[in-house]
Amino acid sequence: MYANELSAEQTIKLVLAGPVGAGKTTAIRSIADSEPVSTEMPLPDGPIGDKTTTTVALDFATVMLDDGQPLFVYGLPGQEHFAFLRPMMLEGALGVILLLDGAAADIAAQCMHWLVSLRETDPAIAVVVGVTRTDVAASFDLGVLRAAVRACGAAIPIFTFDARDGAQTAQLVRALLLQLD
Ligand SMILES: Nc1nc2c(ncn2[C@@H]2O[C@H](COP(=O)(O)OP(=O)(O)O)[C@@H](O)[C@H]2O)c(=O)[nH]1
Ligand SMILES: [Mg+2]
Repeated sequence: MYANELSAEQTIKLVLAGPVGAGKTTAIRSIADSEPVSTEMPLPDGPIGDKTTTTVALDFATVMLDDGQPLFVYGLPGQEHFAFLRPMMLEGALGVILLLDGAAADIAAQCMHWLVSLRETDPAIAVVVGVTRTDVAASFDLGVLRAAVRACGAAIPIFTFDARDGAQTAQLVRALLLQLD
């Protein structure tokens, strides 16, 4: 399916946010109907593990959930020097999935930074947190992350998932759609 076959009224716009390496591009690819629009460039300082590229502007894909709900899904660029793009990309979005790398030592600080930044842009937007890479993160501590979310004064659900798995990613999207009701 192509974006121009969907009408704007019936299509929900969702955004994936989060730092570089959290899994935004991977998550979009795992649920996309067709080849996502993606602007990848080689990492400036060479590969980090199996990650050789990074998104310099945005990811975009159309997604059709099992129940027939069409979605436009955008991935925000993670780098802070592209922060100016975020308000533009959040325009008209109903919800955000904040992706965080479960293996990152400073995951709680990253979470608070992104929640504050999202709130500044759109105080009312629905948010769920999705934590990736917990399979390779011996140190991941859900309690610490919960405390960080609570410190932001937010009742935001937190899920762990594997962004490479389309079923798990779709489940997270459904969790966000439930927040909209
Ligand atoms: N082991 C593991 N790897 C993951 C998981 N989710 C994502 N990844 C990998 O983490 C990296 C994330 O990169 P990418 O999607 O480019 O992140 P982005 O910068 O947020 O777009 C990719 O190499 C994915 O294959 C997970 O749950 N477990
Ligand atoms: Mg990316």
